[in-house]
This record gives sequence, structure tokens and C-alpha cells, in this order.
Amino acid sequence: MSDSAAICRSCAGSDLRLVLSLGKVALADRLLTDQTLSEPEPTYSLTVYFCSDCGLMQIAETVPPEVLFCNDYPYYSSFSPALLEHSHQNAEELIRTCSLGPDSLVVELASNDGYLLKNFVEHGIPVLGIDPADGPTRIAQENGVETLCTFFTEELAHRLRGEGRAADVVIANNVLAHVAGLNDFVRGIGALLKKNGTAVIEVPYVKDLVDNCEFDTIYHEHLCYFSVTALMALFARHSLSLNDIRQLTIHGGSLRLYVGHEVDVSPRVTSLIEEEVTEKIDQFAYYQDFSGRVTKIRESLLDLLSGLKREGKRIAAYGAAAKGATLINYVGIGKELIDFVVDRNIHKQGRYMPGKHLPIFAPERLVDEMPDYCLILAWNFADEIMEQQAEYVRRGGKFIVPVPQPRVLHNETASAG
Ligand code: DWN
Repeated sequence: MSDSAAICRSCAGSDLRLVLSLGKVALADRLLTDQTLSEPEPTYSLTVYFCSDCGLMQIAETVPPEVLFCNDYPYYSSFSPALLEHSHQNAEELIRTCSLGPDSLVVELASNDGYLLKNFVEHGIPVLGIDPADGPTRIAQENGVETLCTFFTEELAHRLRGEGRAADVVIANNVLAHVAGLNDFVRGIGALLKKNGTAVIEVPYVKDLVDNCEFDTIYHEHLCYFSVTALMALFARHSLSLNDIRQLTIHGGSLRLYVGHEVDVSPRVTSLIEEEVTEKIDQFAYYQDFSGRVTKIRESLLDLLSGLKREGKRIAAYGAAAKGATLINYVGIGKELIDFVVDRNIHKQGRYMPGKHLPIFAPERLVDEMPDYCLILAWNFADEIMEQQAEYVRRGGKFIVPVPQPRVLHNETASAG
């Protein structure tokens, strides 16, 4: 693992300023089993920097991708109904706007378990998934989604192109932030995409992360945290044009980018760039107070949970999410505060959270055990989770959300807060 913050991951600039240090933490998606509980658990420093040359927020440490994403990677997209609906809408819109049909090709990078490509397969549109995680890839293939179990690279793009598999649409959702070879990855998208093709790329938006203090979305899988300013510089470097942007609420606030070889820049892009200049998102000053605000959330969440424990209350948590691992390990939320975690993902049940080793069960345990409170670690799906757990609420259970401010929800939706 390299932990130098010597140069920027995008522009190779050397003017990197420290934004936040989260200490040494376990890998957020490395859930433990009964047997690995007794083994030494590797921890890695996690430090966030801002590049003053191109405006990219990023972490210094690079954990080898084969350690992060290969065997036993526990994240399966299909366990989130809201994400499935979001993806279905995305696919239907692309089929319409790109006039996709049996002679088209849609390639998805980080296609996981086929949760998105299956929508194109149902319309008879040829697809190809590319994902290095063997578990989700196997599920995709079993569901009839052709998938290569490997990392996407520029070299692979040229090989596919050479086999006549140029893409009308390249989809890359929640992967651009994950790749150590950022420039190689973007060049690969350009190489794979037909001249009049469209790359549709979703990334968490750094403005939402900083404004809402979503510090728990910082972990070793997420190497970069993108602004429009930083994205423009990245794509322009490889003669690709960021032509349009849609702001989304998914994953705590994301951007859906429409990128192509042909220049056709929408006023939405221009106005977002202007907004970032006005709010100084392209300057270090905007990030300077983030660390202090994160410290305040840590203190107030610990006070809230410790106070409830002093009152004799029992507390559980919902969502064995990667962001949940960052939260419990950075804030210091262990078994002295939280009894157990629940999660719908069957591959996570029976395992333990990284670092604090909180046991993970199926969601039914929440009503079976009826803890007084439940901290929602997957707060980005809080409304859906609370609706699903209506019986827990009916029986008097109360939910807590940790960001943007730790608070107990009293019969209101999380987004109302
Ligand atoms: O970038 C990434 C994001 C997009 O997804 C990946 N690196 C890893 C992952 O991050 P995460 O684990 O923080 O993502 P989620 O999707 O916020 O995790 C939600 C967790 O909650 C999953 O384990 C599934 C679970 N869940 C559940 O148990 N019941 C989710 C919903 C909606 C539910 O109803």
C-alpha cells in the first residue's frame, strides 16, 4: 500500500493540502467471520487531501484493488430496492434517449450482480458487464448477464474494440471514485466508446459530502471525491467532453455525468461550474472547516448514544454498510453501545463489522429483540428502511440518523430533518 500524498491522482500536481485524518481503520467492506475474528485485523491510515491544482479531493492511501474488491467482496447491489428502482429508471431513459436496440452494445463497468444490465437484457439489447468481484459476477452470469470477472483498463478496452465490441453506451456507476489508475480508466472509456456514443457515469458529489458532513462515505474503496471542476479537468485531459449533468439524491447526493467524444455542453454544466466558483469548491478554503465539523458530529453522536445507555436503553444498528464501518470505527461505537447490526444482504449476515466486530443478523432480529433505539448506518436509505421496519416503530422502537446531525426520529422521515 502506498500512503504518500506526494502527487494528485488526477493531474499529478503536488500542491496537496490535508483536509481530514480518520486515523488507522480496518477496511470498510472486510467483514469478519467466526474464524477470521481471531486473526490479526489489518488497519490502514485514512487521510484526505485537496489538490489545489485541479480541485480533486482524494485520499492518500492506495490499498491494492485485489485486496478491496476480489474474493469475498460482500457488496451486492440487488439488496437495495431503492437502488434497483433508480437503476431501472436510468436504463429505461437510456434505451429511449439513445435509441438502443438489438444492434447496440451497452457495457457496464463495475456491473456487480447484473442489477442494472438486466434491464437492457430484458429489452433484447446486447450487454457486457465488467467487474472484478467473483461473487457478484457469478450471480450476474447466472441471471443471463454476460460479465467478465476482471478489472477494466485501457488495454482491455482496446482488446474489446479490436474484437468489434465498441459501445454505444458505457455505464460506470460508483466506480470512477474507486480506481487507482484514474487516467487509464478514463482513457479506456474513450477507447471503448463509439464516436457518437455516450458514457453515463454516477459519482457521489463532493459538495453534498462536505455540506452534509457525510464523512462516513470516506473509506479506502473511495479514492476520489469529485467536484464538477475536477471532473471537467479529468475528462478534458483525455479529449472527452462533460456534456451534461443530473444531480441525484442517491447515496447521499450524486452526479450523473453524460460524457462523449463530441462536444455538446449543456448550460447545466456551465451553471454548476459557476456555482462551484462562487462557493469556492475549487479552492482549499471550502474544505478547511470540514475536519472540525466532523469532530463535532463524533462528539455529539457519542454523547447521544452514551446518554441513552446511561438511561438503561438498548441500541442496535441497521445496515452493515461500508459507510457504517467508517462511522463506528472513527466515532468509537463498539459493543458497549451497540448490541448488534442487521442487514438484508444474506452474504453479510452471520459475519462481524470490521474493527468493532459487531455481529450482523437478518433484519427480523430488530422486532424479535426490540432494542429501544436503532442507529441507521445506511442513512442514505433511511426512509426506505423505516418504511420496511414499520412494525419495529409501531412497537415503540425509535430510529437515530447520524448525519448531517445525530438525531432521534420521531415519526418523521429522515429527509425531513
Ligand atoms: O461505492 C459504494 C457504494 C455505492 O455502495 C461501494 N463502494 C460500497 C457500497 O457502500 P455502502 O456499503 O455504504 O452502500 P449502501 O448501499 O449504502 O449499503 C447499504 C447496506 O444496507 C447494504 O449492506 C444493504 C443494506 N440494506 C438493508 O439491509 N436493507 C439496504 C436497504 C435499502 C435495506 O432495505
